[in-house]
Amino acid sequence: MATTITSVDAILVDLPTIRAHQLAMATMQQQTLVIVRLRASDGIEGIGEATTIGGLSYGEESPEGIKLAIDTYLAPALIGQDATNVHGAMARLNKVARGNRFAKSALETALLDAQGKRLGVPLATLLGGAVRDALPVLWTLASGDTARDIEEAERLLAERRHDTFKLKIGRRAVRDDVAHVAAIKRALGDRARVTVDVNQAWNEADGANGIAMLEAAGIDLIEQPIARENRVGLARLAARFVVPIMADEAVTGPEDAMELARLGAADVFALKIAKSGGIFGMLRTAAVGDAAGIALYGGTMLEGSVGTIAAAHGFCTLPQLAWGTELFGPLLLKDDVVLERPAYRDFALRLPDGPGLGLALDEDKLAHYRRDCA
Ligand code: MUC
Ligand code: MG
Repeated sequence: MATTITSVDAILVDLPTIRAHQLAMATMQQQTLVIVRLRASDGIEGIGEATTIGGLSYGEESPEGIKLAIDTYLAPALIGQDATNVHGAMARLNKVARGNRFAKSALETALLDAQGKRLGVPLATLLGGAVRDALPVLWTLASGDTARDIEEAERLLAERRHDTFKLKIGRRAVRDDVAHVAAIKRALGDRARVTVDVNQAWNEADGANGIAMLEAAGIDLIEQPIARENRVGLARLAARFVVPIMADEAVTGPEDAMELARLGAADVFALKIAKSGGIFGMLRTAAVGDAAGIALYGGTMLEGSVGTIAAAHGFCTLPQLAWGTELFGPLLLKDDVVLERPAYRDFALRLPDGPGLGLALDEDKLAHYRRDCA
């Protein structure tokens, strides 16, 4: 008899962050995860995570909306389906719901986690095998205060936890943002790479002006300087400057990747499993980038351990990952809902080696942090 999906739960989990995290569009004082638990008739449970940044300020899906989509539409479509056929289950979800990529990503992760546990292999093995067992991880300096950011970077360099720092800018006037970035780069010198993420905050003229100054200050990479819809503008900026331009919000799936590649709009793609509707969508996006000679980078939606490790299994299978990753989400959280949190050392994140994701939920913490128990 087929092994079928018997239940799917989506749980909102509110976790405190270690400090406020300031981005162009929101300041995070905490993070909300949507944890998915998917059970099958053979008794195996898979877990997944859908997490976004700042409610609805980053993208079209909010944590509450993700839970609603799963509870109302996606879970009912999965119940009774073959739990061992991930592509089959995802095809059904794509038939009953357009978009909703974050929600679908969490469900795909849960299906893959369960199938890995069923077969007794890590998720990366299920995907064909990891080509690396550790991923370089940068850290985002986003306290909002230049001196505090420098202090934080110095400590993390000394601890050998991170040697690349991404600065979130776009809140202040271009000149003030550049002064902040340049001060940090001057303090760290050649001991660290410094990148910036503008999160679409600039118009094209600001972009040209800001990037010229950032390039002169020795910044290594400029992420999503202008609106995601302005692909032609992004192409003009990419052609104008030597410093590489990375597309993040502009590249969700393989179709965006094709168009950006055609336009020459980005030197680097930020891959995220949530943006692409899951690991397989992320891998298809990466394949387009690869074919177009575009460098790849493993992005994050600041997920907790479950979403971060899901992405890590996918990123570990990529032959090319020239810009490393930013999979530091669990380090921004004071606490999490897994028994063993991911290991970070020597500037890298290591994959757990257990079956599936290699993680187990901590039931006490889940009970403590779930929103519906408050
Ligand atoms: C983004 O836009 O890249 C990644 C790191 C961080 O601090 O925020 C995210 C989202
Ligand atoms: Mg970004």
